Amino acid sequence: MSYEQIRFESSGGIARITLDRPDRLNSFTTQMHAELRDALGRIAGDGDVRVLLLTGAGRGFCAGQDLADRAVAPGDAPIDLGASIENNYRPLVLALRALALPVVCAVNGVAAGAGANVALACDIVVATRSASFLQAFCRIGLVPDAGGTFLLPRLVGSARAMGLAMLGDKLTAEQAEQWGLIWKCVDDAQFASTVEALVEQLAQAPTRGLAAIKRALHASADNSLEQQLALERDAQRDLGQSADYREGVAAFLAKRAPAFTGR
Ligand code: T3D
Repeated sequence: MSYEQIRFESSGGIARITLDRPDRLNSFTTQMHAELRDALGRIAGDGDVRVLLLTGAGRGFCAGQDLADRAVAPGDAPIDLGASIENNYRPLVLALRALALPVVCAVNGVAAGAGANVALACDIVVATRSASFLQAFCRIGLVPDAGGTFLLPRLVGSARAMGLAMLGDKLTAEQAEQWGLIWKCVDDAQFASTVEALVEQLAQAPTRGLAAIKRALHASADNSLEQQLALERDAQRDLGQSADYREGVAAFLAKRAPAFTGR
């Protein structure tokens, strides 16, 4: 499949997806969703990819659903938004979560509506200081989707989640960091180099171990302590047989830097 609304490249263990409709603040269309699904499928099937970087082109990250696709002429039947969620947003969030590698979201500007929640569904979110997060749904009579009602209370607690979702105020990147909504807010001048260093670091990391961390932390949202302890046991049993664990221990004992292969 060729891409028109995203850019996709992959080299040196790093896959990069850039949402690429800058004149519309990279808002989602059906075509962009199809392209994202295709690219994420390629990444999932490529054993050489060790980290995914998701970002946006231009001054924004993503303004959520393209509302130009949602105008309905008087008398026409409403669009089935449930079908849009089922066919597009739900698979997108689940695919990001299911990838057995770290997903970094570099929020290069405003992230609104489903754009904000897709960013929050990624594993490590770094935002440039001039970026902002906006649960725009309440402004048009909708509920936060793309996992927003799941993620927000877990990330910032129910009081802040409720305020963000019901008031639809813009949250600055700095505030998002202070509230624990994202990993880090970085000055605009250092944003590109910080993101690059981060994905380079993750591309050299023990990928299987990171994938297990991702699975375990996500599972903890619904598990008891007992279930998590069992999950940790099983993960360590599996990882204890990995080449990267062997290498990590050997490198530690030899007082040298490890050379992880992701296997
Ligand atoms: O429908 C379904 O399938 C259900 C799923 C829904 C998921 C959702 O995401 S619903 C929420 C949709 N998103 C929004 O409601 C956000 C709408 N956008 C905004 O509120 C603002 O654009 C921002 C706060 C994000 C940024 O404001 P600002 O002032 O920096 O930029 P702007 O001037 O508003 O936008 C720049 C251009 O992008 C502008 O076009 P123009 O005037 O230059 O021709 C604007 O119309 C366009 N744009 C921005 N967001 C969208 C959009 N065009 C279409 N859809 C958008 N979501």
